[in-house]
Amino acid sequence: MSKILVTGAAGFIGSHTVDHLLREGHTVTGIDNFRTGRRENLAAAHHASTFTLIEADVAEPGVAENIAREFQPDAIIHLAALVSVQESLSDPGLNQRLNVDATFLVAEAARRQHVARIVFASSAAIYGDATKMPIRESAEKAPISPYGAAKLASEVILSGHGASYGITVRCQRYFNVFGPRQDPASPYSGVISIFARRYREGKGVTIFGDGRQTRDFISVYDVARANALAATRAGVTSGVANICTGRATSLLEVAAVFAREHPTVPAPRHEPPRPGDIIHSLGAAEAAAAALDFHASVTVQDGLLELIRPG
Ligand code: UD2
Repeated sequence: MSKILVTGAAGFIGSHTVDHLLREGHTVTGIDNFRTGRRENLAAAHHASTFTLIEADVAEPGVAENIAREFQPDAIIHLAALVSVQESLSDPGLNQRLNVDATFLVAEAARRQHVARIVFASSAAIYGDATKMPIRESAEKAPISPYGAAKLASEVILSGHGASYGITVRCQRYFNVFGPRQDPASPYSGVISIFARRYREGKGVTIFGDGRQTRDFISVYDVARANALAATRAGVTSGVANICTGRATSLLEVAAVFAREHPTVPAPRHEPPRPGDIIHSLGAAEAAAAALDFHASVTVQDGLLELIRPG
């Protein structure tokens, strides 16, 4: 069993990652400053005697290193971030601090405290408007937001530390993650979180465009498992991998599942496509399979049904 430090532990992906690690019997210290993380996300984790939560900001110099010195983790899973692409556009300085500077502090904490592994929450946003599907890890990196640029910069910083100081670095390029605890607060939140809330409230949803646009939607349960594999699997070496399913699902298919489960809710309204919207995004899943033996196992259909009928 391993000791794992998780930054952003109270977030959407962080809290599921913590839950998964604890279920597997690992000892976990979580850090969160609750800027966007939520205390209720850790309700289950708090029942475990092997879980410790520290309320702190990893973007503050010294914080990650002090906690790593105290806890001596085998791996750090660095998920703390500014997670909204829109917020990165309106406040690129904050994006720099939370999504680039904090990564350097985590890399330094690992170097100085001899942490063997770092797992990093990267994003398909580093590819920008890729046109050739499926997107392989070798595709051109052309981020089109400060968020995407910061994730790419972080990958570079971590790879440099990995190669220079013998730290195993796994960069996990998440595609469109969905599942319980995803915040539907803004119109730019993940579409499935928005649809889930609107249907639950009996309100119709808006589809931008004809609904034939596709995404590689991956369940947060699979993402949590991929993070645990990257942090704990024996023999893993440094590298980057898409964390995706390799399957494309259209918005019409997503809306159809909700509509079937909520027959009295009005049919979706269509509005013109959002400016800058991409039509298709699909990842190639082979690298994560080869490096981590990771294969997404939750279908979109099952993931949506679990979201709609919890328990
Ligand atoms: C991601 C980012 C977004 C932007 C975009 C760039 C997230 C959650 N969003 O968007 O901020 O950087 O990449 O390509 O990471 N949609 C609807 N109705 C709604 C909400 C969304 O039809 O109420 C559509 C939306 O126009 C898009 C699809 O659903 O075609 C998926 O939207 P998304 O924001 O969940 O994800 P994505 O990959 O477009």
